[in-house]
Amino acid sequence: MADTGQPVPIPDQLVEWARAAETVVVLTGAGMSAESGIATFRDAETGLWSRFDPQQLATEDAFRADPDLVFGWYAWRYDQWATTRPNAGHEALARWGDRADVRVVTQNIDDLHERAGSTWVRHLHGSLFTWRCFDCGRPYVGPIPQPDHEAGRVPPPRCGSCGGPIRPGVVWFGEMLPTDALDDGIQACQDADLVLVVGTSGIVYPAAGLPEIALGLGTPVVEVNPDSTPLTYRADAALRGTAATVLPALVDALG
Ligand code: BV8
Ligand code: ZN
Repeated sequence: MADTGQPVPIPDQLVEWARAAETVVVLTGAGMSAESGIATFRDAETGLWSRFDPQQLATEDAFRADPDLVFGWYAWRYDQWATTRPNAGHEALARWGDRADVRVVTQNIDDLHERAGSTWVRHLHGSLFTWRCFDCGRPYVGPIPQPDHEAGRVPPPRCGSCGGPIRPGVVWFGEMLPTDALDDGIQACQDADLVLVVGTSGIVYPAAGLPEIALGLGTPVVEVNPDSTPLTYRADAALRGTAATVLPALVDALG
């Protein structure tokens, strides 16, 4: 998204809500990391992955059927993520966390919120920085082999104790979410004085159900997204802009 450099107008009502909020919950999706160079699920992936649908790849069945393909996808994403940096949106949320209880509940498997300095972060869909044995579940801490060409097949490393293939510590479709992360995310939405929903198409459940908790309690819910989503018409405000332009403008407006 080209940075127009124009100041982004932040509605006065949102500035009031944000100034008064002691507990702020920020629900983030792939759009939060887009301006760090990580493609979102909805944008066509670059290279080989453009012909695959993530919903077909991010499953146990896909891994069983073709472990080299699925592992190669995650090894490529791991390699891509290692060279990315937090963007101004991640940094704005970390700054806001210096003056309020800002709780980040993300669907993303990168660690850009943590690297920007956010200290309260929960990963609803796991992360790319934990790997384990697909068969016995033993944590794997060895090297992650890289595709020898852009996004190709990579045979997964083998488990040291049972010889099973290593898988990423992410939540695949059809898998349960980590209960502590989900419970903390639900509790945060119940405690929140303000909820921001940033960079998510709001399609995948139960993550997409979290804003409903705040809406049900009458807590202000504000969407930050250049496009509209199923949440847009339900939210109390929808800011049509990107994470790296809107969030810094909002935090600057807090004074
Ligand atoms: C579960 C980790 C209980 C892996 C992900 C049938 C059988 C089984 C389950 C289901 C079923 N039917 C429905 C379900 C439930 C299913 C689901 O919701 N399916 C959907 C497709 C309908 N959910 C599950 O399976 C979950 N588990 O329910 O367990 C269970 C168990 C057994 C049986 C039944 C139920 C687990 C879901 C987790 C899947 N793992 N990720 C990996 O990353 O590879 S999901 C993955 O996709 C992401 O984590 C995220 O959640 C989702 C992508 O969504 P977004 O993050 O929103 O990204 P997207 O690209 O879509 O949108 C980007 C947005 O950003 C856009 O709006 C765009 O406009 C905006 N944007 C772009 N640029 C910017 C921007 N915004 C701001 N700034 C910018 N610069
Ligand atoms: Zn094992």
